[in-house]
Amino acid sequence: MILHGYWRSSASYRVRVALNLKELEYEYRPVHLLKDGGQQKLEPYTALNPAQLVPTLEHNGHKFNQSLAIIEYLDSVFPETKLIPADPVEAAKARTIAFDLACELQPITNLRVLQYLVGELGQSEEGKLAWIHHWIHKAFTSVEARLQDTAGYFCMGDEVTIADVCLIPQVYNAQRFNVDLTPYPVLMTVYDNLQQLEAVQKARPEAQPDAQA
Ligand SMILES: N[C@@H](CCC(=O)N[C@@H](CS)C(=O)NCC(=O)O)C(=O)O
Repeated sequence: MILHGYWRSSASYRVRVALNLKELEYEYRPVHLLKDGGQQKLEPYTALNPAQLVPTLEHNGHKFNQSLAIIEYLDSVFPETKLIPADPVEAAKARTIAFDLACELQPITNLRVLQYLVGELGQSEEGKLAWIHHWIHKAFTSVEARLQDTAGYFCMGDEVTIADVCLIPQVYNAQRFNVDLTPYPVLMTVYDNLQQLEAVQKARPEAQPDAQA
């Protein structure tokens, strides 16, 4: 199994957490999102993902893109340590939190969106940060409210699910951009609990071979 990713990419981070939780061995191949104008936009990477985004997972001669699709695939093929709950109600609730973070928040704070804001639309660095903070608060407010209903030690009771896998990188990003996280006590308690897991620690951006100081 080969994972093409970038240390600070939240979508790559999700897949690393999922692979580690399932105790799957993989080879990590870094794709530098800034070097050479962005290696994700160049061959040979674009042959792996025409959307020019990381991650890509190669397995059994197939290449897979979209981190949520990859996680669903891993859950079907390696059902030990299930990340999608078996109960349909729980599964829908776990996916709802995951989508709040991975479909509503992450895409509009992604590198190319921020580059477009500052480049083509001429926003200042301050404007860019205001954008990031605004959308993080919007998403975290909804997730905090959902967690009042679902959380135990983790997002969905005491089992790690796809919701947690998506939560971890977005909190990491929020901290990186100095977002005030005090309005989200349940979300932060869950995040701190997740950090106790070895699988999560191993997936941290700073623990990756392409991490830069
Ligand atoms: N929905 C995609 C998002 C992938 C994505 O946005 N990847 C980012 C890093 S987290 C990327 O490759 N950005 C490169 C760019 O913006 O040029 C997934 O979940 O895999």
